[in-house]
Amino acid sequence: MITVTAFRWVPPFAQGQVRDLRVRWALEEAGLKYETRLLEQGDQNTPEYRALQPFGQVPIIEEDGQVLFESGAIVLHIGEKSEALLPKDGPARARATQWLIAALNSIEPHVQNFAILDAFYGDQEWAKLRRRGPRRSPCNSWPGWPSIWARSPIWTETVSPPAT
Ligand SMILES: N[C@@H](CCC(=O)N[C@@H](CS)C(=O)NCC(=O)O)C(=O)O
Repeated sequence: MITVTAFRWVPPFAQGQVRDLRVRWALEEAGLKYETRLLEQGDQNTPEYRALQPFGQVPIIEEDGQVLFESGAIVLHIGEKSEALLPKDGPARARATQWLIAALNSIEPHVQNFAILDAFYGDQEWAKLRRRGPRRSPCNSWPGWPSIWARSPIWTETVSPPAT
């Protein structure tokens, strides 16, 4: 049986956003049974948990004595068990992996930036100024993000896009 860790409680702004969701979602899509191990606040920093997840974060999965952390790695691992998620054939498999990496590497950092600005610093002037120029980073701009945003109801419900 697969066990996934999650927090028993998170503040309202984080509800539905915690990264165990993507693992549970993949497990549901794959039709795999799993159990949830709910952590109390602070449990993530115990030596026992840190030995499993060195950064003190959720999620991890445990299965037959094997432990995995990092939601992307976990979702890939689940994909190996379900062709609905990760096709066996070369090009389709490469495309699925491409989108997984894009979600983690090209999209999530930007969305997280906005979420942090809004959730923690929304009333501060510097945050309002920062929000106006979010497209530039040291390596790239992201000209495609408004259209991607518009097509993604989950994001538009949770983090409002910046003014263009
Ligand atoms: N890159 C990690 C990030 C995991 C992560 O940031 N988890 C957050 C919840 S979404 C966490 O456990 N935070 C608790 C803490 O940092 O104390 C992954 O994708 O698994």
